[in-house]
Amino acid sequence: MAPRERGLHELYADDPGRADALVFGRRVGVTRRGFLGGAGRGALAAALGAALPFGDVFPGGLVPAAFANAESPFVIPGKDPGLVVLNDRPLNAETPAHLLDDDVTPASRMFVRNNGIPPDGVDPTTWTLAIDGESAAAERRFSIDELKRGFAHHRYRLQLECGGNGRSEFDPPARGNQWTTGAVACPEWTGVRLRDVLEAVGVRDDAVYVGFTGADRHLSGDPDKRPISRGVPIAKARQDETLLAFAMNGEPIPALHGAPLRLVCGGWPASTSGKWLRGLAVRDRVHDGAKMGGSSYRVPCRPVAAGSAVPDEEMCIIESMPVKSLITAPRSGATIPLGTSLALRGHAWAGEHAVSGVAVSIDFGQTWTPCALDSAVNRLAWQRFRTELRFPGPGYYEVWARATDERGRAQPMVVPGWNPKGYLNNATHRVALRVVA
Ligand SMILES: Nc1nc2c(c(=O)[nH]1)N[C@H]1C(S)=C(S)[C@@H](COP(=O)(O)O)O[C@H]1N2
Ligand SMILES: [Mo]
Repeated sequence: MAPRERGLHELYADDPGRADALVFGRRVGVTRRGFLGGAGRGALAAALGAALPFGDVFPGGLVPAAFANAESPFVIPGKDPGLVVLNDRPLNAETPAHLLDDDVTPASRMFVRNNGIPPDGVDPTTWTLAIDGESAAAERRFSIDELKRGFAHHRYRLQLECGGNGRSEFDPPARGNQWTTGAVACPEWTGVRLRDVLEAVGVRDDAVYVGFTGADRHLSGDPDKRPISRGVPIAKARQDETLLAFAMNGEPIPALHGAPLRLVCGGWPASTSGKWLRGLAVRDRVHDGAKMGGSSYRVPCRPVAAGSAVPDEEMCIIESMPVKSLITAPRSGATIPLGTSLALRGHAWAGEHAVSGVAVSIDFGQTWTPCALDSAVNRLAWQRFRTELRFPGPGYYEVWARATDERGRAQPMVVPGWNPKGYLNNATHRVALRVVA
């Protein structure tokens, strides 16, 4: 039976305490912005900036319409209030482009994508990672301490983008979280190389894939079902940058992002970066865990007409993510005084590859101006681009950004390659600006 999806309001109206426990686990609560969750009428009026003549009949749990459309009515503890919550069960939230301006994405601004219920009461001192599978020479179990003491530590900035980032633009629409542009981040991860750990365990020659198991629970509550169990081919598992990470931005990994241990496979769909990592299987075949088959993280091997039914054997697993860029300053909707020079910046990335150039257009793609582009601090990190723009007269403008990878592949200006689940939309990012005299 499919788990019932419930809306934020419905779930919290019932029993906020239970809802928190269900949705986030007890350790990660969610609070309604200030005035909700028991705040009095005074606080509500202060938040609204106006008196509330009928405040005594304001329904408990209702989000004032003044806030309902402006921003997400929920603040996730530890997160920037600007994150937009797309779903509450499981929790999914994306980051508006202007909040992704940092070179290294802070935890407070990293998108959240949960497929199930995160584990509760995680204790790093008793946590273990089990390694097994048909192609593992032995079955081994490591505590976090053993991993930290037994293997060299490495620190990389690794960019993670959800395979479904941009899904909201597909037509016909694809079901699932309607990500716009905000399911991408580039934090700095510290951990040990998966390769080093695999070597210590011993891997047979017939190894094909490494699959992960996390400690999160399936939405149905069935302990035998996994919400997600994906993985990567053995070659990706053995890359220098593929980490068993215990820290993010120099701190223990936050609960929502996979504490205390996470697999990080930069440049691939972020669904391959298993959170709350407690098992790895070295497989002698393509891993067949949850969300490895059907239309999950798979796209038609060859282009299909929008809306087509695609037979299973014609679907291919997504590997490296495609070239893409995001304008992180200015914020879309900004007003610019005519005659000033506008500093424009953003990030570009291209999965396994380097970005070789970014160009911007202010005339709907008729002319393109190359931007300054930094090289990546390490492989699989995003790259900063910047430029100065001047506008010829007052009016409405759009700035479009288009990145090209080292293989000469550029971002399309329209939504590319329709696929059943709406993955891999790498169309050019656009911001709207108003130039005033
Ligand atoms: N155990 C586990 N790992 C997981 C997931 C999950 O639900 N459970 N979601 C995956 C998906 S689809 C994405 S996009 C990223 C999201 O990482 P974040 O929530 O830290 O941003 O984690 C991946 N790893
Ligand atoms: Mo994802």
